[in-house]
Amino acid sequence: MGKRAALLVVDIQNDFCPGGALGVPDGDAIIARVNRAVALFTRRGLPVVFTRDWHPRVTKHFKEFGGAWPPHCIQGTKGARFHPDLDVPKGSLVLSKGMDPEVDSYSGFQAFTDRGRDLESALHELGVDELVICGLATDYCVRATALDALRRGMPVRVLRDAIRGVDLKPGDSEIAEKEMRVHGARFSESRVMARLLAKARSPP
Ligand code: VGL
Ligand code: ZN
Repeated sequence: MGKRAALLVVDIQNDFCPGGALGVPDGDAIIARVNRAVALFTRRGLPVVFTRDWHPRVTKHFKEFGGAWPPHCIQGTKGARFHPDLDVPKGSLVLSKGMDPEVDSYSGFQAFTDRGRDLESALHELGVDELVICGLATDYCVRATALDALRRGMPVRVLRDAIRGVDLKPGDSEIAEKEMRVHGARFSESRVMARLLAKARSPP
């Protein structure tokens, strides 16, 4: 575990949870674990960063306009809000992605704060040397974000029990996990991550 890990919470929004426009099976089942991780990082003074899918009504990302998906996470709608059970501490960094109607993007590294800052520069500013990733969906945004971080040389740990996949094709999530692993991501149960974090940061 690095000296200064950040927790990256990916797209835990109503539309990606059961009952939402693009509900991930059991997507909401991870929220309690995610909340525990958020509390742990916050207590240790480590950054917690949230991403959200944040689409315009018309975008090439949606089936109707040539993409793969039903309309979801449309800016300002209830479906785009974070799930009500998700703890988003005041002052947390929130980055939005998918705003460009011409671009079909999934990675958190294509997300921006409301001041237009991208994830890479935000993490750099925070002095982050490792990303701990959890959230939705394993086979899309979690996968793309983890691979992008690794490509940039940033170590990645994925909370295995705090991600869930869409699995448009059965097995997609399993393949995505393998890809992340092959590119250098480590996987931990969130309970184990808590212990690693305590060890890495135990006071002198
Ligand atoms: C996502 C499908 C469509 C994701 C976003 O955040 O994983 N998946 N848009
Ligand atoms: Zn989307």
